[in-house]
Amino acid sequence: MLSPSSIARESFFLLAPLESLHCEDVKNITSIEELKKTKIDEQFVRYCIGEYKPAIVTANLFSFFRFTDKQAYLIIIDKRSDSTSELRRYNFYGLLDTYGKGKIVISSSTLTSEQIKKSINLTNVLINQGQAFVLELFQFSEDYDESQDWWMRGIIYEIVVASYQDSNNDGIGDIQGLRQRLDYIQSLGVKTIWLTPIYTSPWKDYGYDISNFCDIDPRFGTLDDFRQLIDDVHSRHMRIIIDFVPNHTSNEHPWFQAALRNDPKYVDYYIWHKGKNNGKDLPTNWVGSSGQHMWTFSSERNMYYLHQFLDCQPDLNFRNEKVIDEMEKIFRFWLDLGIDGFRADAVRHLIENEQYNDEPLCKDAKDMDPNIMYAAYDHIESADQPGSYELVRRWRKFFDEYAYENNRDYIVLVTEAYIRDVKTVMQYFGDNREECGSDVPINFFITYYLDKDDDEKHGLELDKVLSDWQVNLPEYGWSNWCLGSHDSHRITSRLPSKELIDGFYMLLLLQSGTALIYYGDEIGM
Ligand SMILES: [Ca+2]
Ligand SMILES: [Ca+2]
Repeated sequence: MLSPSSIARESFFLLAPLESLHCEDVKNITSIEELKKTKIDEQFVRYCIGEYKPAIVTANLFSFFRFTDKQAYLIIIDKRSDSTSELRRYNFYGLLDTYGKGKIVISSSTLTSEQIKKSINLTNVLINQGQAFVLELFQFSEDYDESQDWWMRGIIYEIVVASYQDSNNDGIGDIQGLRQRLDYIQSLGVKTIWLTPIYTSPWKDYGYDISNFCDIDPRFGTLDDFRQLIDDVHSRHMRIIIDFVPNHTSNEHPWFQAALRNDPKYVDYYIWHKGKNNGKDLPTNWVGSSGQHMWTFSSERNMYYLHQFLDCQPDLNFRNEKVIDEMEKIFRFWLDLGIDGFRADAVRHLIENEQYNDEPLCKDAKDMDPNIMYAAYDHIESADQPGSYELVRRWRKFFDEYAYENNRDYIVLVTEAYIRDVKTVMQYFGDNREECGSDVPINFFITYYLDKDDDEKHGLELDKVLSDWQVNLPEYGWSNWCLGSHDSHRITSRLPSKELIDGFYMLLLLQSGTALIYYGDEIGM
């Protein structure tokens, strides 16, 4: 066994056959001297800021560990000097434990905190065909502009406040409780916390039914509590983003109540239709993901209103500029409080085709009830419309202008869209570098993989999931990865054995891109 302290840095590379080290400009290196002359560090930098598109071998990592019958070595060259790497480090050990084939040869930190101030995700993996990984953990140089790209370098940790930590023994997690847990969250290496909705809400859909976009629900605390939380988070050099639910309001929202009273200012905040056949039939056959028809009759207005989700969640009308203005006011309210970005909910449902055509049944629909089964239809009229992409781009522009006017760091926009087609997800990145949209259109493809039957879960299938994303990623896009969220079952119930969790987390954290982690998954909840 090699002793870490007795090994010079070159030795780390020697443990992997040198001809196996390859980057774009570096092939078949056969000596340490050659290796030293290569631009390997530059490659690392390019890779981690997203310009190195063909991920070197990360996509093969999982299948390597799973299927190799050889002893594998993992060599970690850890250039980081901060303490924010614990979660990642934990997972490297975890994978090796899980498969029982590997051995961590070395993990070393060669630079001091004086030399390097800024931390960085895992950046690169070099692999050979059967003996060793060389893994370099890297920190950006000091001139790297952290004000712009903070969200690329660190885990986004999703917290459901209601079930995180209760501070007043009413059985409901709250903001003051969360404040008490920041030491723990920071110790995981989390850079950004994302809170699911904490807005005032009748709570018919876990807070995704909002009755006041500019206040905190009393069950979680007050705006003052929230200000304290933001200060605490920022004092730890961490960031905070919040859920934003633009597609609809609660039916208890004053806008909808005013619309029901035919208040001319608010009627057009929502989407109304008289119905087909003189109102006897629904306007369209659309069925939403909550298993309801998307239209409900309002006796107050003698018309149907649209709701892509529950009937208590009427859809906002984004063809109305006043609604877009209202959303910008809401953004401004929370940004003025100091938050660092938003996770926009259900963006594929923002805008519907105003021709109101019926949607066709999909080819797998024959065993499904078309009155309740969302999956029975091809949602070509009610989802992923060009106007929805455009709206996301417009928000991106708004955030950039806000940041410029207020001398603020980059404001991140994460978007949620459950789509099985990778090319459609990529549309949310925007059109090009100048017309960007979402920074983090959440990549659910590993989640879909985990939902498969156990006998369909194998390394080659997973390899395809990873490479499909990487191949389709636009050159101006930055990757992101997650294993689950509040919308999926806990990961422990989706794996053939609990022991695989570490392996999957290692896989997640080794990818180029931002990792999103659902609270509690780090302890195998
Ligand atoms: Ca409480
Ligand atoms: Ca909508």
